Amino acid sequence: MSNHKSGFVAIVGRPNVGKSTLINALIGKKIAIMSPKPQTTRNRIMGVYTQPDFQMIFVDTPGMHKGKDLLNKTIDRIAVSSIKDVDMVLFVVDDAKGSAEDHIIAYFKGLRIPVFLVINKIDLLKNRSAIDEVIISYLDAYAFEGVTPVSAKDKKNLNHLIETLQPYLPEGPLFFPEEMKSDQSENQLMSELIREKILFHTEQEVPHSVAVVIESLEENLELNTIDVSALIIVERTTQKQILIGKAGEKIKKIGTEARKEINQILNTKIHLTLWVKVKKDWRNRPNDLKAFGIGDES
Ligand SMILES: Nc1nc2c(ncn2[C@@H]2O[C@H](COP(=O)(O)OP(=O)(O)OP(=O)(O)O)[C@@H](O)[C@H]2O)c(=O)[nH]1
Ligand SMILES: [Mg+2]
Repeated sequence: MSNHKSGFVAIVGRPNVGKSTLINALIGKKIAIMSPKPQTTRNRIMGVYTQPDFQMIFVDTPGMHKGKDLLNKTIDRIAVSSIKDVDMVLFVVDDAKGSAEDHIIAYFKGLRIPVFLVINKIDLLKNRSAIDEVIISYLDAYAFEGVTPVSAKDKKNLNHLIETLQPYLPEGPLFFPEEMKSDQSENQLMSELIREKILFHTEQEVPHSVAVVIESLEENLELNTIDVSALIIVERTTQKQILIGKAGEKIKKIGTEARKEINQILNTKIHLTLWVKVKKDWRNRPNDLKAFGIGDES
């Protein structure tokens, strides 16, 4: 295929600015979990956008911040390393520049690839001049290749964003089969969707202390379902109690919501069983992080 273009586009920014919402909106499918809580995304997730003459591979990354424990250091490193092997970067913001952005912008210095500023959540801004104010606050910070205001939630201006990026794609092959939307396995997506429901139903430290792994998948020929068993790991007994809730109410709710969404997204019929286990200080143990699927290749 001559003149076919393809390339990788990293989506980076502070936690909670809407990077995962943006990748899902661009791809047109939920491939990355989203939540109002910061530090939702923990791994690099690729979303594939294929058109007849080009393929853009968006790379969702964890929000960049300076966390103290090994989990946070690891996810920050994942985000930082993701801008090294891509063709361009989208720097997503949702507000006027603050000091939290400085250490992220510092990573752009020395990059030889274009960095685009994406102002997300414009549905929350009153008018054009409010958008301009946000844009202006960033202009001195870096020589951005372009600026695009969008609303990932309302899918506003996303075509314009794609059109802005398209000329910067190098010639290249189809890296993923046309029908493929993400590099995530079904198991990864299932455990992430379970974690998403936990993020919605817990507060404070609990959401950050949780990891989810799929333990087993078994086809149930009699009922024509797939029996999925998932393990939720927390750090303390009190967190386990919170997660289970009075008479098991909370865990039941989480399970029901996760099952419904998994069935809808994967077009399957699963039966989901959740187990909760305490593993003290797992966020600081390299082997646990690895076992729970958090990490990068570097
Ligand atoms: N109003 C509005 N809210 C948005 C928009 N995009 C995302 N959000 C909300 O912002 C919150 C964070 O969204 P995420 O997509 O999880 O943010 P993220 O940048 O991936 O966060 P981390 O993974 O923690 O770094 C969620 O509550 C989203 O619903 C938008 O365009 N408009
Ligand atoms: Mg995210």
